[in-house]
Amino acid sequence: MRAVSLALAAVLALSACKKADDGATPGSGVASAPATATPKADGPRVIAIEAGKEGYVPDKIKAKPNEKLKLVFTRTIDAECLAQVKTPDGVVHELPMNTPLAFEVTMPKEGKLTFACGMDMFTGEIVADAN
Ligand SMILES: [Cu+2]
Repeated sequence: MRAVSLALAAVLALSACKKADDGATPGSGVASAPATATPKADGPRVIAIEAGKEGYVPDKIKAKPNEKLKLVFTRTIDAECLAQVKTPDGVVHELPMNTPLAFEVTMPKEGKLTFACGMDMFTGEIVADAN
């Protein structure tokens, strides 16, 4: 019974999310704002993550064990759902529209880090992979 009501709650929450999609402005061009990684010898690798109508893009990121990363989140959709981002440390941050927000993280030796929207519906992960 419990699983059923949980699933139902997820569906309801998801549809609330979808409804907000209507506010999207197609072709606003903001989505492709390049946060091109310029690898510096000692700086963290920059990874641009868009929080848009597809959720998080990319939502699967590969990184080296112990690698330092700078996650730059940019929300491009007017959706309450994605207006907050929960970083791998579990802290929930406000994510204003079109305002890049950067977080530095250090990968564990193995395993993964995850991030999510404030309601845990959209998620993404960064996987430590030695290869
Ligand atoms: Cu959400």
